[in-house]
Amino acid sequence: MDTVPYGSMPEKTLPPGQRAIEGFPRFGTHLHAPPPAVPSDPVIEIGGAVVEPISMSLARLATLPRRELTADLHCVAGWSATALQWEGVAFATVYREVIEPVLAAGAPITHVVFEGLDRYRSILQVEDALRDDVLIAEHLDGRPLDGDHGAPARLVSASQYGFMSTKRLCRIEVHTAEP
Ligand SMILES: Nc1nc2c(c(=O)[nH]1)N[C@H]1C(S)=C(S)[C@@H](COP(=O)(O)O)O[C@H]1N2
Ligand SMILES: [Mo]
Repeated sequence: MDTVPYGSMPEKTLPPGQRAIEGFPRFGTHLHAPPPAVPSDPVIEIGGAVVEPISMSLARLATLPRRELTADLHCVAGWSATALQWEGVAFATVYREVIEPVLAAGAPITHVVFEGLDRYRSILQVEDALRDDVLIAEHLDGRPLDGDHGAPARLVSASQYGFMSTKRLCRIEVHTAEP
């Protein structure tokens, strides 16, 4: 398994104004709503500038090369959860193995939209999405993700603030301009 050692990462300090919290008890913006039900055979739909939309099952995701990543999660609300241990598949691997083969010929992809079961969306520039610290994770600290932290699978973009890391990922869209 491919691993990014935590100690070798360039930044180990928190961004300005961030406060480290114990554990990882907080979650996103919609604290009032219970997490949506996870389908029994979850899939991630892939659409946008593709020849034909496809559906990647999480079972297929699990067959791709795995990756571990230890990273902090910084919410713009001011808290940071530190040294989270994520495990899943690098987004770049999914892009090369699953998305690239169905891209519309000559479509220069610039942005990728990640959408959750709760309709939450984040939009990443493609070069940010393809960094090697961007994962589709289904495990956190050695256990399958729970509903609050994004079951069945979530994006983790470790170099960006937490709002980019869409939880409960159910759809990825590739675009040739900012959507
Ligand atoms: N689907 C979905 N993803 C989401 C959110 C959300 O409300 N819904 N909140 C975002 C925000 S603002 C943050 S800081 C992180 C928090 O991750 P956590 O809930 O695992 O702590 O999730 C991000 N991903
Ligand atoms: Mo956040």
